[in-house]
Amino acid sequence: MANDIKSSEITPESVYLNRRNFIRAGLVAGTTLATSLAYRFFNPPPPKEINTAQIENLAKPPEFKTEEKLNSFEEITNYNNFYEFSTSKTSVARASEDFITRPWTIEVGGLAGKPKVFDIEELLRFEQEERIYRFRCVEGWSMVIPWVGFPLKKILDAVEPSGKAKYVAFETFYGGAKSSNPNVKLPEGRNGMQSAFAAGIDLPYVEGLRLDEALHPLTILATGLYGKQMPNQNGAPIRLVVPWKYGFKSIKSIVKITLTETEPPITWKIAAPDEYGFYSNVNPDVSHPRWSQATEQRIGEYTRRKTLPFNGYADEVASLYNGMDLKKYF
Ligand SMILES: Nc1nc2c(c(=O)[nH]1)N[C@H]1C(S)=C(S)[C@@H](COP(=O)(O)O)O[C@H]1N2
Ligand SMILES: [Mo]
Repeated sequence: MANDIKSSEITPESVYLNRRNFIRAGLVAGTTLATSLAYRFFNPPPPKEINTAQIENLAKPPEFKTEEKLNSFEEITNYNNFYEFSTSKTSVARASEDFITRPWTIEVGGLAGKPKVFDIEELLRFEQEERIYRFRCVEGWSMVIPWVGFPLKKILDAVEPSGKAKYVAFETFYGGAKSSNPNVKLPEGRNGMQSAFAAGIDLPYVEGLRLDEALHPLTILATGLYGKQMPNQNGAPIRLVVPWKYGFKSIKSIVKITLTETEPPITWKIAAPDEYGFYSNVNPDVSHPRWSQATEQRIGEYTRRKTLPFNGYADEVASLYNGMDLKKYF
């Protein structure tokens, strides 16, 4: 029998698999909606391969790097918080696939002598450096991520903050250009993001730092990771990274930076002021009202590890908070 089969009839594996999927899809189509939803849940479409360009001028050797084992590119790009796209960490990659990040500008102003609109292409021409940082989410998980970027100080210095400026406010993209400044150029519409109602938080997402925190050498604007331009799900084309604070301070896909005199509103404090504070420095001694912050789950490890004060960056940043009661200013 087998010898009688002509080679042209032998089904290559790829065709076989497609045919099986086709049959399976047909079966699903014939059943109830609930079954088809269950099918999609257990067989989610695989995320597309991420094909971002190499960062070109990755010149400087890393000034700050931990020697801990890096999380993989796969882990970093498939377990994300980015509520504008999905509240499910494993769904953000696919939900943000079609996010358009050109043209893109960051409008930097407020209490500044020389306010300026920076184009992303100009920011990508800045000298970029690698920063291997621990990253600790307030939910109790952590990773080690090789970011690429440059100190935030570089663009703050360029706009010349006035003596009155005490804080820096940040805003994420949420629907086209809203500025009267003709140099602001952004993609149209909501660009794949969901409604604030679906996200469950006020949008646009906003964050803030004290000016001295913003000028600290550990604080960077990240343009990529693993030597590649920033994947959409991690906050393309440019996001903040503040490694000694809980992850929600590291706001993604930034379009606006404003120097202010008073403490700016921040998304998670607006949502739940008893649970999330403006400072949000990583602190094993101050529990979240609903869970302890003493330990964390490093993604890829099997046992929890101890959380370090200021996420292990106390030598660099603890002095910023001298004389402050960190239980009060949480
Ligand atoms: N605009 C925006 N920025 C955001 C978030 C968000 O939902 N929207 N989530 C924050 C939270 S809670 C975390 S932990 C980090 C996650 O960054 P990552 O997905 O690159 O690990 O992004 C932060 N920045
Ligand atoms: Mo987070």
